[in-house]
Parts: sequence; C-alpha cells; structure tokens
Amino acid sequence: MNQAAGKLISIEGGEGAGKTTVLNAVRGFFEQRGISVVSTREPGGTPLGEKVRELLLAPGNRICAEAELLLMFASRAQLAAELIKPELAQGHFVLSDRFTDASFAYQGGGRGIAETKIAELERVYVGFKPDLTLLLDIGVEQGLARAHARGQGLDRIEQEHADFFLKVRAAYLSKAAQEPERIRVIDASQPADDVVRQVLETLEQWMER
Ligand code: Z5A
Repeated sequence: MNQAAGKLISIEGGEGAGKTTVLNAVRGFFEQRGISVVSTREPGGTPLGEKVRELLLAPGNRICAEAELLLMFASRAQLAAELIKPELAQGHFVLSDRFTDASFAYQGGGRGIAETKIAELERVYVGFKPDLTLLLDIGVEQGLARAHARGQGLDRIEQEHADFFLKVRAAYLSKAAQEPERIRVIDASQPADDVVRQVLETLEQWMER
C-alpha cells in the first residue's frame, strides 16, 4: 500500500454493534504504526453537521424519509468539503463513525428509498467512497438489548421498531455482498476482545495488500 496516500476508513453497523470500542482500536492500530488519524462522525463532524445531527436525532421531530436522506447528505457534503477532502489531500488517514453506506442501509433499506436515488446523491454530492469499511454485524435483538442496556434515552431513529432494524441489517449485508473488497464484515456478536481481534487482523491484511 502507498503509505503517502490519504485513506478514508468508515465503521458501520446497526444498533449496539460496538462502534465506539472498534473506533478506539482502529485509531490505536494506526497510531502504533506512526500514522496519524483524524476521527469524525456522521451525521455531524463539522459545526453545521452537528446542528443537522441535532435536528435528525431529536425525538419528536417530524421528518419524512426524503428530508431525512437529504439532511444526511447535507451533513455529508459539508464534512467532505470541510474535513475529509483536505485531510486526504494532505495524505492523512480519516476514520469516520459511519459514512454513505449508512444512508443505503437506513434510508434505503429501512425507509425504502430506491438505492439508485441514493447512489446518484453519492455520485453528485460526495464523489468518493471509503477505501475500507468495517461493517460490525450483529443480530437485531442482541444489538438492541446492548443499546437499551446503556440506559440512555433513545434518539428519534433508535425509537424505530425491530422490523426497521432487520431491514437496515439486510441492506448493510447486501451492500457488503456487492462490494466484498471494500466492505469487510466483522462478527460483532462476540465479546469485545474477539471483535477487536477480528478488526486488527482485517486491518493488518488490508495494509499488506
Ligand atoms: N444514520 C442514518 O440513518 N443515515 C446515515 O446516513 C447516517 C446515520 C450517517 C446516529 O448515528 C443515527 O444516524 C444512527 C444511524 C443514523 N441511528 N440509529 N439508531 P450514531 O452512529 O451516532 O448512533 P448509534 O448507531 O446509535 O451509535 P452508538 O450508539 O454510538 O454506537 P453503537 O455501535 O451502537 O454502540 P456502542 O456505544 O459502541 O456500544 C453499545 C453498548 O454495547 C455499550 O454499552 C457497549 O459497552 C456495549 N458493547 C459494545 N461492544 C460490546 C461487545 N462486543 N459485547 C458486549 N457489549 C458490548
């Protein structure tokens, strides 16, 4: 791999998949190799994006599926322009807690918006995909149990029914089957240490390509 080139790595998964633990492990993996990593998240990651995030997640806000999709992309366009493109241009690694695959999963799979419409937004307003995506896959029941056990209030999207999250999971797995080189599926049902071990093995293999 060309060490001088910037890379975008995204972490994806359904509720309770354990993205936080994995993000920390991925950051540590690169820092140990002397590669500096900038972390960000979606929706959010910029001052504008964080305001959009508040609108999107506040319980009680009435947002139709199309507006939800466009708000996700408004946040993403700003993040791409303000942070991701400049960092990649400087040869830095960017680690994002979710990226466009989440729109295919939640607004595509979950809300039923056609994949072609989302792909068009991706092409026109983003123009790139992550170099590597770690998809933390977990059964919906197990994931929701973990998320609920955190004891925090549920945001607007977390309040959806299990059926919604089943469709989200299926859409993620379908995307991973379409792009197996870029999207690596990690079994996130395992204890945290085992999940981290799978992630580190995947990163080592990816770096050695
Ligand atoms: N969204 C969208 O619809 N479309 C888009 O395009 C984008 C996003 C970009 C906010 O995202 C929402 O936006 C999200 C998708 C939607 N909707 N929902 N619902 P977010 O990423 O900020 O929100 P989140 O999915 O709720 O993430 P999270 O809760 O911060 O992360 P997590 O992966 O779900 O969980 P965690 O906090 O890392 O772990 C959950 C709990 O499980 C915690 O107590 C851990 O200690 C525990 N845990 C973690 N790993 C393990 C293992 N291995 N074993 C046992 N317990 C564990």
